[in-house]
Amino acid sequence: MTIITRKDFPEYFTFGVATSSYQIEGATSADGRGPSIWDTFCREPGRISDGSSGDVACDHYHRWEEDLELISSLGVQAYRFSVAWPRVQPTGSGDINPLGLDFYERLVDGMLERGLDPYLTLYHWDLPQPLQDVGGWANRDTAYHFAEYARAVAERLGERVKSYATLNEPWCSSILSYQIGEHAPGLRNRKLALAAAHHLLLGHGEAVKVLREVVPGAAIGTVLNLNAITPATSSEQDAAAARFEDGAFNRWFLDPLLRGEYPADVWEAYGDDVPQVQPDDLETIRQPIDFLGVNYYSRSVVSADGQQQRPSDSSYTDMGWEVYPQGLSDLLLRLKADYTLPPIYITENGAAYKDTLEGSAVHDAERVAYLQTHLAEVASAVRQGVKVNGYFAWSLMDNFEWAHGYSKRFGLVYVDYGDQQRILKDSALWYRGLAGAKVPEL
Ligand code: NCW
Repeated sequence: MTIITRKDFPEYFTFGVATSSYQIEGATSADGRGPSIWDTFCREPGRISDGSSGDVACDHYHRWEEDLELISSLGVQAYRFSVAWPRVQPTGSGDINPLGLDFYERLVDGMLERGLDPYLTLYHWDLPQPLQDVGGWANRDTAYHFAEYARAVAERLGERVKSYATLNEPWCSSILSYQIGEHAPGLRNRKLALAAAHHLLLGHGEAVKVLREVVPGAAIGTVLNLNAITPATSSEQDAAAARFEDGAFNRWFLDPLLRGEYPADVWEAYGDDVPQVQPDDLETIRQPIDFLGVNYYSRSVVSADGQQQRPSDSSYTDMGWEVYPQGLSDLLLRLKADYTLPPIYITENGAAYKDTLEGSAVHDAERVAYLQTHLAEVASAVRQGVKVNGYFAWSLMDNFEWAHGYSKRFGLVYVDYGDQQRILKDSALWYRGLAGAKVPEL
């Protein structure tokens, strides 16, 4: 394994850690927060594998100062977090709840006091339930409500926030949520899913316009989950299947955002399920952005029979995701070849493993190897000319892993859910050694 150090990355490179609101905050009815689709979903029997919810999670809403101290202690320069829309606007439209904004203002000021750059995500999946009651993202109005919510956040937090991302992983909040049914609202309807995806993209574009007006000095962008996708064999049929999967998973979002068009091959295959696109929509969606956030975890090996292949010589994380670091540099180089790109941030990368607490230590050697090998690929892509400005480890700490509840641990920091103790895993100590190192003199 190549050993990487701080000097394998450019001086301007930012290292950070990432979380999201519903996964860590808890306090779901504090200070006027309204219900989100995840509150509802978690109460439906069978949706969450351990029957849990984000009601308490890491209790970050009350422990945010301790958590900022923890982040500081890792020596990182930045913290990526998300704002819960139902705290700021409990019904998703209309009245703003100042107490919700107060929380994020305290948090942002707390970061600045500690020398941490705030990287804010406006939507990491916790849609206000009243919007779902009228169709959620399948309803075009949600895109416009989202832009108004973005305005409220930006007007309060302003340019103290260095970076605003509109969406996290719109594939998840559309396809995984409205077609596959694994995430809230748990529907199984491709037409609705594609409408949701379109309205998420439109909401992104509308929010970018608002943010340009309200916080012109901030960096404004969005975050996609992109997979490395490879054919199972060298056959023509498998290559075509991989190309289609890339279209449905990656290009369906990349092409509208960066080229102002949906990929024609996939559009055609979707037949009557394609979304209704109004004349100016793609112009709105393709507005220039200052960065593209890439969340990378794994690859898909695709064959013409539609079965996901699991190469037997690979290793897998506790999510069942193949560990395939090379996919990250392949993906970055492919993005550079195929698109006119803004600067990239790796806004998430990390792994769930079955951690065990031994005394006050967690020896998570597999996670250290995962991070190390993926970071080596980032460094390699940078050397090959891809402009990557930073890397955020997912996640700061163990948290509510959506449909898996608390059964999957992604943290650099172990959370004992019994007493809410935070314990640095070996991976946190390793990351501190890299991210907290002084930038070498060049
Ligand atoms: S589930 C998911 N994740 C994890 C989550 O904790 C985080 O909030 C997300 O941003 C870790 O990072 C992201 N991503 C979904 C990836 C696609 C899974 C494909 C499933 C196919 C059925």
